[in-house]
Amino acid sequence: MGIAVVETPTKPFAGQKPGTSGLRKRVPEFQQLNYTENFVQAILDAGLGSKKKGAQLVVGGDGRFLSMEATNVIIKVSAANGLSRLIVGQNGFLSTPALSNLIRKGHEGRVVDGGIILTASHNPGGPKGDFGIKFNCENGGPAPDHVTDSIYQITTKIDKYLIAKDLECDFTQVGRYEYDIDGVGHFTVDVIDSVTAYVDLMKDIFDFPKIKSLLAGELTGRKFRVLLDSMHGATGPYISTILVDCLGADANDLLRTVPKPDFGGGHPDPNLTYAKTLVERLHTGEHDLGAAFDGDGDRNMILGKNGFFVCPSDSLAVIADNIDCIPYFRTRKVNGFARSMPTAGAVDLVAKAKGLQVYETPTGWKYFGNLMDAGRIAICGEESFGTGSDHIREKDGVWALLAWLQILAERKETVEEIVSKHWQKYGRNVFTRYDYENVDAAGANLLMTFLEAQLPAFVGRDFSANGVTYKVAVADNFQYTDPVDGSVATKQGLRIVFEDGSRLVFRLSGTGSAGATIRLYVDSYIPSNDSSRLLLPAHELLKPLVLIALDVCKMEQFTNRKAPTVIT
Ligand code: VG1
Ligand code: CO
Repeated sequence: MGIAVVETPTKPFAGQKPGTSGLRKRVPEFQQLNYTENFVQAILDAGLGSKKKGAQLVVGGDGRFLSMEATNVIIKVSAANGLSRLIVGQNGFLSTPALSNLIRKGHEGRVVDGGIILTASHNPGGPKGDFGIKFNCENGGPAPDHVTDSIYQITTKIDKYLIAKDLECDFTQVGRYEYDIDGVGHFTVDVIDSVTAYVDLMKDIFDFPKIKSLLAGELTGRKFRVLLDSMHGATGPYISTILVDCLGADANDLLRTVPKPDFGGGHPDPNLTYAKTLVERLHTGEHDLGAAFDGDGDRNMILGKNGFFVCPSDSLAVIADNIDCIPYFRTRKVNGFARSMPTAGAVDLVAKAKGLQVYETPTGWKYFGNLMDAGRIAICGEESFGTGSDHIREKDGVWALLAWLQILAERKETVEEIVSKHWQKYGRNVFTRYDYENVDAAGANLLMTFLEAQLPAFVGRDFSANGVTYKVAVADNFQYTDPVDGSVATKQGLRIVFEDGSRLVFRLSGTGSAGATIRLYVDSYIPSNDSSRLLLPAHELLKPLVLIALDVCKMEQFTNRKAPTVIT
């Protein structure tokens, strides 16, 4: 006798609509009876379609509160739906980049059909924090819009789900677990070590012995010290294994490496506000490089000695410019780079100099997938501390750190020297982002509607602040046509582009779980021969543009906020 499949009646829940990167809601919302089951059933039906029977998926997440319960639900619902196998990270734990790699690698010679990631990424966790579920496709990347749209459609009509209620799987222990499901067939859960495959991948991409020599001081005659903050998120075990065991770094220079269900009460977002302690510690000058990572391990912030901040738009451009330092790319043809629209255009200048293509996509990693699959881009990134390459189909925080270390090992210069030389060569794309988190949703929507209505009238108009005047060249709502499959994404952010190339961009976040978050992005180009301004602080250089931006959108009026929550 096998395990029975129970067909359970259910009702749709409103709002199970995946955003920029999966479905993210407060934990209590996920804890409602049938809420997770409904969404998992919809993922299996829409995400796998006719491939569902016999399919294999990878399952894991950043270990946040509710991960264990959700992993259990996924196992039971998958078994009942006729999947043949789940590959589950031990304790339901896998960083987002590690999971993407496991999908792409295949499992015991068989294709893996996708994965389910349990994370709300940079959003806080714990019983009152956020939880999230995301579906990735066979290429290892986040599901494209047409898939998430059909997942959502199913959640609006669902009236039953299938579950093997009595199936028990102890996924805290590595091993193979096999079951017979009544009327369905054989079902296997392979619980795997969460770290090994990812570490092997990094060893293939980078020259570990060379990075090890850099850290040990064999390349420059002086030890190179890193200070790394995993923010109690998913990178801890990966960073400890790679940096300490493989590369010989001092374990005391690794902070908050133990993943915690509530991230130790912190906000696992690696930016200047939430990783402030790291920035402060770097100011003592004892370390040569600092890095922080987000909850699920796909974001990174890079800092140099004394807290020198590397703007993510610059980090992307520097890695692209030094692509030949990374062994992985030496044996591959590189055709181009990509960045999300709000990301400053530093990488465009590198592409131009190298005679390569560059693509401008909407916000969200899913839009890079087709370009990578088609071999059009090798490296891509977002201003939101996301950098990655075609080694997987997610952004990758640990990869970005290793890319920097490899470049530092080759060039034997400081982080600050590398970035300043980059500006001297290409000019500087100065960038800042203001986030107004958790504002009243009605006010935020009004702000966007009010601003969009005025855009046509802005074209050709002058705007001034602090004695500087900018003339508007283009004002629109960004739209993207995927050059590979022709799909169109509309309403991807309001842009005001001035004649000198400076830009203001306004977007509503698609990763929040309550209220609304308004993002304001500002960037401007300083040519390399403008030496009096090239090295000035970003906030000084962008002050007039920020004042213009806050004025045109009537930020304070619509949000009641005098200041943003986070400034990057
Ligand atoms: C934010 C960032 C976006 C990123 C997304 C997911 O989206 O702006 O660049 O891809 O988070 O990152 P939004 O819609 O809130 O602006 V993560 O680290 O949550 O997977
Ligand atoms: Co993330």
